[in-house]
Amino acid sequence: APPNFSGTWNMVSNENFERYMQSLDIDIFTRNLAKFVKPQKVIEQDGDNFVIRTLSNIRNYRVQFTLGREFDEDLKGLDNRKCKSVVTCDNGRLVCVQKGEKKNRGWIHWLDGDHLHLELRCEDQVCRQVYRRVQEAC
Ligand code: VL7
Repeated sequence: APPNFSGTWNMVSNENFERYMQSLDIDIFTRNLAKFVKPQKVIEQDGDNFVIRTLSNIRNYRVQFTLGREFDEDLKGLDNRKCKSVVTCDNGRLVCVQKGEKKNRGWIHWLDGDHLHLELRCEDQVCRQVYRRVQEAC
């Protein structure tokens, strides 16, 4: 069974995002806005079913999937491409493969204490992001 990724997470670091965006052909105007953005991840998980929202002042993105089931991903608002995507769980890590126009595209999430890690990959670029759990009021 996968670990529980549910919660609200704020970005604390973002490494090589510029080159990752370049590999996706994001225009320079958008890149220059996006580089200042510190997105929030809101993850809702029920067993193998996930909704991941990436929220920011300039764009929001939502993806919904079930582990092991390929789905049509429409990356509208990001690079606007379409992919055949599948997410599996491998040793506690969520591993997404995004099959489409871009080679070697995908991402990996894993947990480490109150940190959520994300590696975003496209062609020869890897962007490494870390998020910290937002404590809910009791
Ligand atoms: C999605 C963005 C560059 C456009 C805006 C930048 C801020 C915030 O796919 C992603 O996450 C997965 C795993 O959590 C779930 O979908 C990351 C952000 C990558 C690529 C495109 C720049 C414009 C965007 C929504």
